[in-house]
Amino acid sequence: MDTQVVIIGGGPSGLLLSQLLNRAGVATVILERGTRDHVLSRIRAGILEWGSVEMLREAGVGARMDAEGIPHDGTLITDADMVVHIDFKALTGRRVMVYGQTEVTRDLYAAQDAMGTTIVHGVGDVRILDLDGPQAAVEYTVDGKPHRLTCAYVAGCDGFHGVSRKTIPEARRQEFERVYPFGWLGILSRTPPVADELIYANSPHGFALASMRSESLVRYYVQVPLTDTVDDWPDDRFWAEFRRRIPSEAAARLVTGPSIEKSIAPLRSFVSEPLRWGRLFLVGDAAHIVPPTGAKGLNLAVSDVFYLHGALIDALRGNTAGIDAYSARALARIWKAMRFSWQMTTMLHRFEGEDSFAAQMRRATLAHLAASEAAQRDLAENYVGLPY
Ligand code: FAS
Ligand code: PHB
Repeated sequence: MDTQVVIIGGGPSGLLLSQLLNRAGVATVILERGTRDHVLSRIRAGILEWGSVEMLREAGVGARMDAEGIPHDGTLITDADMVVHIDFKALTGRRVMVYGQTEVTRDLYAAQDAMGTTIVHGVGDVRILDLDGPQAAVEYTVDGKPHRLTCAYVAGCDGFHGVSRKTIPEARRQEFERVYPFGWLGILSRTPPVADELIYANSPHGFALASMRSESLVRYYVQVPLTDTVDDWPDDRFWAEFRRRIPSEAAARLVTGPSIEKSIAPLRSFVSEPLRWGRLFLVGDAAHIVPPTGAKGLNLAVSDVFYLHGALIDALRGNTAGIDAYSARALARIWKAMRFSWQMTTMLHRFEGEDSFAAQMRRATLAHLAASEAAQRDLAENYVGLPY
C-alpha cells in the first residue's frame, strides 16, 4: 500500500481528519483540486461550537484560535424591534467561539505542513476504485500526468461538488433535499461590529445577520432573491437594506465602510445516505449541506471527523466496529442539526409570496421564544452544539 488513508479534499474536513490521524501515527495523503490560495480565499463559516473548539485543541491547532478567537455567551434573535437575548451560558452552561473557517483552515494547513504530510494541490480526474477489495485505489492527474495511490481506506472530504458521493452508485444512495428560494449576500468590512453578540434579524423586508470576525472586521449578510447577483448590490444598497432589517437601536450604532469581500451563497438542506461504501467514507459537505442560519455546516464536518478518525484508527488496528457503525452514528447527529438549521431558516426568512398567515406564524414563533425559557433553552442547546 502506498499509504493508509487517502483523503480527497483539502478543506477543513480533510485537513482536520488528516491531522488527527497523523497524530495517532496513521499515514495519509490529501488530494486537493484547488490551489492553497484558492482554498484560503473562500469566506465561509464564522461560529465554532465548543465541541469543535475542543477538537481543534485536541488536534494541536487551538493556539491561535484561543489567542484571537472571541468566546460568545449568547446571541440576539430579533423581529423588527422585538429583541430576544438567548443566554447560552445561563441556559446550557456552554458557549461558542467566533473564529472564521478561513483561519481554522490556515491553522490546519500550517500544522499539516509541520507534520510533513503529503498534500497534492491541483489534482484532476480523481477516480476512486477497488472499494470492495483488500485495498482501495485512487487515480488522479496533476498537470495531465496520471498518478495512482493504493490505500486501506478513502475519506471523501471533497464537498458538495466533489466526486466521492457520486462514487456510491446512484441506486444505492438515498438523497434528501430542500432548496430554499433565496440566498445570502455576505460582505466583509473593516468596521466595528454593530453589537457585542450576533444578531439574527427577521424583518418584513427579509432576513439579516450581523456577525463578525474580530472587533474590527464584520461579516454581515442579507437575504436576497436567487435571481440577484453581486453586481445588483453596490455597497450603498447593501448598507441601506442591512440597516432597515436590524433593530432600530442597533441601526443607530451601525458604522458602514467599503466591502472587502462580497458574495452570494445559495441555501439548501441536503443529506445523502449512507456515508459509507466499502472502503470509502463521506465526511462534511460531501455528505450533507445545511443552510448557514444555524451555524452548523462547519461544525457538522467536525463531528463527522470526530466519529471517523477514531473508527479508522481502530480499523487499522483490526477492530472494524467503529467503521461499521460510522454512517448510522454520524447520521443520527446530522439529522438533528439538519432539523435545527431548517427550523431557524423557516423561522427567520421571509418566503416570496408567503401569505399573511405564514408571516403571523413566524412572528408568533418569535413571540413564544421571547416569552418561554424552555423555547430559549431548546434553541440554545442546538446552537452551542448537541453532544457527540
Ligand atoms: P469544503 O467544500 O470546505 O472543502 C472541500 C474541498 O474539496 C475543497 O477545498 C474543494 O476544492 C475540494 N474538492 C472538491 N472536489 C474535489 C475533487 N474532485 N478532487 C479533489 N478535491 C476536491 N457554514 C457555516 O457554518 N456558516 C456559514 O456562514 C457558511 N457559509 C458558507 C458559504 C458557502 C458559499 C459555502 C459553499 C458553504 C458555507 N458554509 C457555512 C458551510 C461550509 O463552512 C462547510 O460546512 C465547510 O466548508 C465544510 O467543509 P468541508 O466538508 O471540508 O467541505
Ligand atoms: C458567519 O460569521 O459567517 C456566520 C455566523 C453565524 C451563522 C452563519 C454565518 O449562522
